Amino acid sequence: METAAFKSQVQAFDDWKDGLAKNLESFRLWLRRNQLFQPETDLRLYHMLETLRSDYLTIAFVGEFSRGKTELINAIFFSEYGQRILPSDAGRTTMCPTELFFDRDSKLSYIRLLPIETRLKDIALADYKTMPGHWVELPLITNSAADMAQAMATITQTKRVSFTQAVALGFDKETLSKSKDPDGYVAIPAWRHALISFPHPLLSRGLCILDTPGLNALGSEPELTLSLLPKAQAIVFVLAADTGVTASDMAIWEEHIAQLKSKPNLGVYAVLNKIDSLWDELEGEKRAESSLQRILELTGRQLQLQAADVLPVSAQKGLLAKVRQDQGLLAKTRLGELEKILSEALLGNKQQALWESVVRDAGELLTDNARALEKRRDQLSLQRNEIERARGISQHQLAELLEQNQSTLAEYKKRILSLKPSQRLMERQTRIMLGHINPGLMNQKIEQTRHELVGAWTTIGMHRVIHNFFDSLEAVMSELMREAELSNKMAESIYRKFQEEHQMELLAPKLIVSRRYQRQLQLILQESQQFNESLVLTLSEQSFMIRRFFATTVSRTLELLNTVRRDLIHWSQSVMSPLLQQLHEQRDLIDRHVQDLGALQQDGATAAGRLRALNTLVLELDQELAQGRFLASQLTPPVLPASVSPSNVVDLARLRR
Ligand SMILES: Nc1nc2c(ncn2[C@@H]2O[C@H](COP(=O)(O)OP(=O)(O)OP(=O)(O)O)[C@@H](O)[C@H]2O)c(=O)[nH]1
Ligand SMILES: [Mg+2]
Repeated sequence: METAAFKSQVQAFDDWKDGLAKNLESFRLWLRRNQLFQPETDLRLYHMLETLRSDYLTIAFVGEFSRGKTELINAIFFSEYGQRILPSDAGRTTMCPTELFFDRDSKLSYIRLLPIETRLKDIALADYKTMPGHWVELPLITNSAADMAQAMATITQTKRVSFTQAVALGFDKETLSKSKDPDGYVAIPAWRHALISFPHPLLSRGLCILDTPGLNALGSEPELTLSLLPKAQAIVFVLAADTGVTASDMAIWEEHIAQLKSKPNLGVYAVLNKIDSLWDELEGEKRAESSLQRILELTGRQLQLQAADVLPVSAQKGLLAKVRQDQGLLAKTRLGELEKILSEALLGNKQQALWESVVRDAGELLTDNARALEKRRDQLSLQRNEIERARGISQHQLAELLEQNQSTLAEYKKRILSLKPSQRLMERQTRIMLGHINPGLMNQKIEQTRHELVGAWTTIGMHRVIHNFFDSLEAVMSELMREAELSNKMAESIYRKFQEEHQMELLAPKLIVSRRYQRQLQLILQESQQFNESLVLTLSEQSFMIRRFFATTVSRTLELLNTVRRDLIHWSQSVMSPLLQQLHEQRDLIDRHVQDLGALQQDGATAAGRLRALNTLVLELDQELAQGRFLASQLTPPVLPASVSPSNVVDLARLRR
């Protein structure tokens, strides 16, 4: 029995993406065919295609120890193997965050494990992912379920280290003390993070599943909270029906998930697992159902979630029912309903996100270029009419017409030249903006902060150092915002002035949306701040955690600044291009027209041939414009049904043409 809901949704999504990629490719060809090709536009389209190709649909499972996260993953995704693929039988706890996906670049099946000792370095997980040498790689043989399960078991390996070593690695002193053996040794997870790639039908179509360990591991892995979870499209917070929301469930919820509830394009769900523990043969189904309803309502209230976002399930019985193909039992476990809701949320959120990051942009690009083409068509038909009329006029009149056009041509050439100083001005302004976020300056700030952190004697001192660092980042960002505003004003005034001086209708220049960057930085800092403050409550080994948390924040900030840098360079290369493109195009058209009129003056007979050619050209352009309109019509936003909040479901059928 298979995971029908996920299968159909993930497939539909992959098809949607394929269709979109094909559209973007056609758009690229369309641009080339119509001589609208521009290196920066092409680069933008290339980035969009890359985003589509390399993007994952991510669903994360989070919660306290032993709530059944791993069992739920086995039941939803891997039941066709007929056995547990990830270790989730009694006594097998997940030891480190585990990502299951298919690595389209390497196309190989593997398990990559990051040794726990890497925690001693201030390097963020995101950065380790780009350094294969630090990982231990095991091949994964996928044709036998038993072999696979055995290989997966390596993720749960532990190692014996001294108590002091364990503390140095960031494990909680109190928890460790409980398990210390007489020699002062303790068992800790051998791995910090696991990446598992294999060509499972859902994974190879772009699904990524994130399994996480219980509380203590969450607390000591800032990366998980600050970077992995926010990147998901659906987060499943797993609870057990027999215990409800306990104090430690609540602690995890508040520290790691509650703040993500309002994040756009991310669905947060609570799952009440183990409902089979409420099935009581003696009490009857009615009683079980009403006590389940009570727990569901209570859970919703405690977590401040809508009733529809709290879902009951029995993962264990669900897995069993699927393996035994027992439809009756499967219906009772309510696994199907959960799968439907999760898969729809996952997809809806991803489509919405891709729409915002890729499709809308492509649509704008297409519209702008179609307008340029329209202008070309209009200009050509004007010229055609002029030649048509010129056939009947005297040599003298023709000479005058030619002269007129020659002087217009000269005027256009002058206009193009007159833009040079403005171009230089914009280049200088871009250099000023880039100067504010120059990598050398940033690294200096970071190094200085690291240095101060090591020198700080108290937790309060460390917090102050980090606070200062955040303040200086915000100051840099406001400075950048100010310069960006100025750059926008400059661009607008260049366009406006040009338009007034030459009475040309122009496309508006693209502006820098600097507020978006500021919001993103604020979000990073806010999340870090929240997390940083939560550390005071939960951990004894402050300085270690604060340094690692700092590394994570730095890595996220640098990633953001890299994007800003790339966008600014891109902006400076393209801000003047609609104007220049239009001028060049006009110049070339008039140039050709001057030649036509010249030829007509020499030999009246050429006019008929040229007129035919112009007619064909105008007709061809009409066809190209229709094709452009068709391509634009394919780049439509996802349509959200009115009944659900934007962060939840998207109507797929509307998206596939
Ligand atoms: N009765 C019952 N037991 C379940 C259910 N789901 C999981 N379990 C059991 O609960 C225990 C813990 O399950 P796991 O899937 O390992 O839980 P986990 O949340 O991944 O736990 P950690 O990895 O330790 O954080 C195992 O013994 C499972 O068999 C369920 O629906 N009903
Ligand atoms: Mg687990």
